[in-house]
Amino acid sequence: MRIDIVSIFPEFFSVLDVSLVGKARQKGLVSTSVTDLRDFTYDVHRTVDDSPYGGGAGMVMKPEPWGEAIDSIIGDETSAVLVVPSPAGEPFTQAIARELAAEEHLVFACGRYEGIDQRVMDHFGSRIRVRPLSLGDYVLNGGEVATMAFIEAITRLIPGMVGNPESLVEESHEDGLLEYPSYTKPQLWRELEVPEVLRSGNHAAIAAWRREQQIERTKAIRPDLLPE
Ligand code: 6GU
Repeated sequence: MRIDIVSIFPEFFSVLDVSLVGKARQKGLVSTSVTDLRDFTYDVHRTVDDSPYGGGAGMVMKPEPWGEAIDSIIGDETSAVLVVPSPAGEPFTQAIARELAAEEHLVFACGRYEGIDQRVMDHFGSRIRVRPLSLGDYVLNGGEVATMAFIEAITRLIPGMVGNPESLVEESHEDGLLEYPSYTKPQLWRELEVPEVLRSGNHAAIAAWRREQQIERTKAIRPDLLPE
């Protein structure tokens, strides 16, 4: 998978080298490249934003630098996916992470929260797939932190990334429920004991207990995830 990121804070993405994504790059499964949006400005102030048509607070990112930056990345490709992090996007989920993990080329357009001129999404929407995605129902200053989260969630699902693929199947959200609680040694810690069933060796009982824990946790913390 090829990952391109366009941002006015390219240095933010230096952590890509040290995270799980760094492993994916070492294994040759993922290549990442960061483009500075301001490289596509031509005025002394390297201006990337302007006041909104129709008035209102804040600034809007100008379309021309975005157009040139993304053109320079995709060329005449038609199979790339342009991910636009936005609090107004579709809520990002494990299912979307799985879909995007199967793509060959992802381009992340990190705008500031007031947004990018809509014509950028409209224009590229006629050439490639465009996916506005939100990290959750709160506002960040820009798309950079959301992009890091998206990349981490997506790249760990690329086949060959995680040592034990079973660890992917058993985690929170993969089966629509929250994960069951986990324990390791010592058996007694600060007067707290590991649940007896987990030490019983009875695999059917353990599986049943874990399922019940998943359902109880999901009911208590995320009832919205449960079917009617
Ligand atoms: Cl993806 N971007 C920004 N700027 N704010 C957000 C977000 C994304 N998701 C939640 N808030």
